[in-house]
Amino acid sequence: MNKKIKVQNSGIVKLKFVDDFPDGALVIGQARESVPFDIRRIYYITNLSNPRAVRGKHAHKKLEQYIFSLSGSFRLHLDDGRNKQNLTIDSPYYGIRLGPKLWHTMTKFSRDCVILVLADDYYDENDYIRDYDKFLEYVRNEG
Ligand code: T46
Repeated sequence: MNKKIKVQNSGIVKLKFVDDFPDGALVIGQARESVPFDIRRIYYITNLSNPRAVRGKHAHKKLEQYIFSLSGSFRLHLDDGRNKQNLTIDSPYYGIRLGPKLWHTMTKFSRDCVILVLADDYYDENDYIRDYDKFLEYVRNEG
């Protein structure tokens, strides 16, 4: 991942990687270290065989998350209300921060794509902003 993140409330983490070739590779993330919060929830997204699949299309008010591609690749579209950036996520060693007030959309999943997300809080639908105009209004009002 040699891209610089240009949008607000995002960033990149690189996980520790132990190359046990020819017996595989071990990738390690620890709460409050590489992942800078206590992890309260994990979820993963699989069965992404539909080439037209679109996920995300929302922002969070408070939630902190890191998103990884454990296998395969996808396109991550980030929008902080002022700046937009598209990233190809294709390495299991790098995670992208999905901080608050960051509109994010995922597309162009490879058939073998498996996405892992680490979150700092439990699921709460009230933390989602799923309407783009309301997101822009929220960003303007909350600074
Ligand atoms: C995010 C991106 C990266 C739950 O009941 N519990 C959960 O922990 C999650 C994540 C989802 N759900 C329910 C809510 C919806 O009825 O599962 C359904 C699908 O969720 P959603 O449409 O939000 O899925 P994505 O892939 O668009 O978004 C997910 C996360 O929800 C979201 O927080 O940032 O991945």
